[in-house]
Amino acid sequence: MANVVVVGAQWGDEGKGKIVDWLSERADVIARFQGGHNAGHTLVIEGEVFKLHALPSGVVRGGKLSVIGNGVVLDPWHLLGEIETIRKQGVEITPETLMIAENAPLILPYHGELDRAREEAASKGTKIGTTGRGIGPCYEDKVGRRAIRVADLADPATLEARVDRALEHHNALRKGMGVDPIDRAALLNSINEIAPQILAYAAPVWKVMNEKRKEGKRILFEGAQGALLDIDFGTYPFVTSSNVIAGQAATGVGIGPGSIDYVLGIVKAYTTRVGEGPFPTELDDADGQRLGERGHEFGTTTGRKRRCGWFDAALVRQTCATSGVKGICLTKLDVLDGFDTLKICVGYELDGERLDYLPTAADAQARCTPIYEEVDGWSESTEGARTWNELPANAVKYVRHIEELIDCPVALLSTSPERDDTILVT
Ligand code: 2SA
Ligand code: MG
Repeated sequence: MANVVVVGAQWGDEGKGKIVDWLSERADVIARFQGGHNAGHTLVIEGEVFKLHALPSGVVRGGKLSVIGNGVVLDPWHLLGEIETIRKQGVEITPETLMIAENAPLILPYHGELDRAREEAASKGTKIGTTGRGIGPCYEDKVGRRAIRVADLADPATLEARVDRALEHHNALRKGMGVDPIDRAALLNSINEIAPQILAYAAPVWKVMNEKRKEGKRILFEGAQGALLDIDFGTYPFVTSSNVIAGQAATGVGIGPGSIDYVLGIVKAYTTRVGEGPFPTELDDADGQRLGERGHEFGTTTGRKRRCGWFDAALVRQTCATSGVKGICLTKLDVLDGFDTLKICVGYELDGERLDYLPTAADAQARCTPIYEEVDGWSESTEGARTWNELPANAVKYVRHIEELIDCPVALLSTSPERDDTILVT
């Protein structure tokens, strides 16, 4: 299999990090194509835990090229800090192994300040529950044509002009919010201080990617967050500010859509969500508590407790469609070990009618009640299983039933955070 896109098919935290790491062994290039350091990918390699936010998961494997594409928003200070942390864990990162797109927009301190100020001022109903990393405001500047991009760091006159354009907008906003204007000189100073370190990794990523493709190198596109957080197809406005779905992999690095051979959707055996917004199968009871505890459901980036609920097959069928998922990797099945019965949402009831997808309108979403199927659980442990035969019969049934309901085959089954605890389903 040549070029693979890995996307989260729920609300993120499906366990993409481990699978990307597993697949990266077979890849030559690993590219991030959207999002920023709001992502949190945890890798466990021989007992050592790596927590990555901005860096592609491929960096921890030697001899690969890791790419931060133009679709990503980049906080340069965060990135340099993360590089330092990972280096201290014994990983080598050089301009030969890490490339940053020259046309990637930069997250600057005022983006984070604005993100957090808005969230603080918001009330229930308008609060998004963002990671506070400045992701949304930076994407706003990108489409508003006032972003400062990596390439702008190379020329002082361009940088100053770009900063002035951005400050015009942001100072007006800040004035309205009663916040002091941005200190132009201090901002330019701090940008100039790190510019050479960032520029060392800057490259025309689109060109490199197309060359690699022609050479027959295998490219792994590493998605962050999940398809239900997609700016267009997610539970808007409770979404992140980028396109998360697989089509973005092409746009986010500058390669044609025909270069994508396979889309792998990562799907948790139940559902979690961090942040505000609709969640039809959310559990407020002991079962929800149990999923959270057994699944260690806390955000990698912010440490926030994740909301937990039953598997929603209707939603996953929908995200498999919008991303063109060809096969899924089902993760964290072991968290369901020991439940007598399990529930699976197969559709919704809205005003007396049955729907097989989540409607777009917020009021309709709020009025949807999940329609559940109940299936038998299993008492045996599935943790660490490495072959299909090691799974209890009811666990196999659960997996096969999910396949049917989401209309997509299960290609991989992950049974623990360790990379080798992965079953290739044939
Ligand atoms: P933002 O910061 O503007 O992208 O937030 C907007 C919404 O997107 C959600 N979001 C996430 N959901 C799950 N995981 C994410 N990454 C971290 C992780 C999260 C963490 O992998 O654990 O540590 O808290 C992520 N990033 C953004 C966010 O909750 C908002 O609903
Ligand atoms: Mg995560």
